[in-house]
Amino acid sequence: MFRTSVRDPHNQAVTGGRRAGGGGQRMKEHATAGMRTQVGIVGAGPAGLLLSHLLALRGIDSVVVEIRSRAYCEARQRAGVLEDGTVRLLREAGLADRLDREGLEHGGIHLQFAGERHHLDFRDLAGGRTVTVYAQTEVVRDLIARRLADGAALEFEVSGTAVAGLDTDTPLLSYTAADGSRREVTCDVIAGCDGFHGICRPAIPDRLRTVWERDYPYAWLGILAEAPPATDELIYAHHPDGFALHSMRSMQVSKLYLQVDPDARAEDWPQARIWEALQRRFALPGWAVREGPALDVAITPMRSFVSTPMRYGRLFLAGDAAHIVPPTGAKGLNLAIADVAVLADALSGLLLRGDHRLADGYSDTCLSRVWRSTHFSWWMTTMLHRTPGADPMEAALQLSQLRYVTSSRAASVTLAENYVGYPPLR
Ligand code: RFL
Ligand code: PHB
Repeated sequence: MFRTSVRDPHNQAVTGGRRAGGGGQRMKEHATAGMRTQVGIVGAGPAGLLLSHLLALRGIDSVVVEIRSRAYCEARQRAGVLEDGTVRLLREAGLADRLDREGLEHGGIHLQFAGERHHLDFRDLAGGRTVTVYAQTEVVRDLIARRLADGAALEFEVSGTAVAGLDTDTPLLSYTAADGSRREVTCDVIAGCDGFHGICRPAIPDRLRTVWERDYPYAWLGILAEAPPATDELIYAHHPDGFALHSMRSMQVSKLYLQVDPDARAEDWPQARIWEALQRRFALPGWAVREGPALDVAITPMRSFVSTPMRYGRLFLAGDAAHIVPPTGAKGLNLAIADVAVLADALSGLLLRGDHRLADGYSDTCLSRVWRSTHFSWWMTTMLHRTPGADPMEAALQLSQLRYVTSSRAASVTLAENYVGYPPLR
């Protein structure tokens, strides 16, 4: 029998969420409709959608609620690199048909600094393991299509999401559906997969939470461009003007990033300025970035954030709801997927066999990977970015570290095994 270890005498409903398009706001709220499910999932990002699929494979039913529209979720531009363990997990879960056809397998990356470009060969350095370039937006599209084809309870454009009774055996998920009706779902467990700005993490009493947070003094400007990539594998470039990254989405579409000021606005960066900065930061004799029309330009802040524990009573947090990493290590999406792989097993034990051991270990199991990725992402970020206001010694130390990483096998192995995923996902 499952027992909660934490009690909150003031266990109050936590409300949040925005009215998201649709007609919800204008419609009169109907009478509350009561429903039952095993797992109530808040958020239809990669974590919530994959969890609902992994649970369905184990015969566990769930309801997923999402404040945004399906079109919005499918268009949101975010991460692009899948670790080898993530690819294997998606394959084993029957979700990799398109990924296997369209994903670009990469056996390494290039590191550029001081006018030199160095290749790190992951196949050699990380025991044959590789990464795959396949955009998060495609992973989300595949997951939504599969969940809907399988008849999942997946509701978009909800508002007023609330969770309550987290320290009881029957927590409650409530929300207003897109048609304006208020719903209450009695659950065995609630999974908070609602990202950094969601309502689930704040539902854990402050006195029980510890938060580690670091904001970096720079942001990333990302440009998705209709231009064939000028490189076979990703280039991470350290430059006196700031960091730059050349990634891709296909053989026709490039994704490039520039370090910009934390308060930069997209209006400050017309396309001509973006391309000029990219050409300068990636400059090598006889080589140039291929330019093309922008399909999307967005600025992302850089933050490291960890909130512990990842479980409170019958609420389990997964993905960005519990932790954020700066994107330099390409870890955010992979961590979210690793969390729900652990959570699906933990909930199978709990709900199918009454075995609470994996659920009790959920937070610690996830946090050991979370901290490894948090460190790796911080290390890549601080090695590669220009720190505004830093003394000249800082840049000299960064260059020394970059030379070491590209000349010592031990140091290259460290980067490679973290980049492809450490520890390897079971
Ligand atoms: P997500 O993808 O944020 O999904 C959470 C979902 O929850 C919904 N939601 C709610 N639904 C119902 N009720 C509420 N009250 C709700 N509140 C929120 C949201 O609408 C959303 O659909 O979290 P998840 O599933 O944990 O996945 C994590 C990844 O998305 C994230 O780690 C990465 O995308 C991080 N990240 C990047 N990672 C990389 O590895 N490389 C990148 O280049 C990269 N770029 C990015 C990023 C994250 C960004 N964010 C969060 C602003 C760029 C951006 C802009
Ligand atoms: C991307 O393709 O969007 C991408 C790749 C590597 C990163 C971050 C983002 O480290």
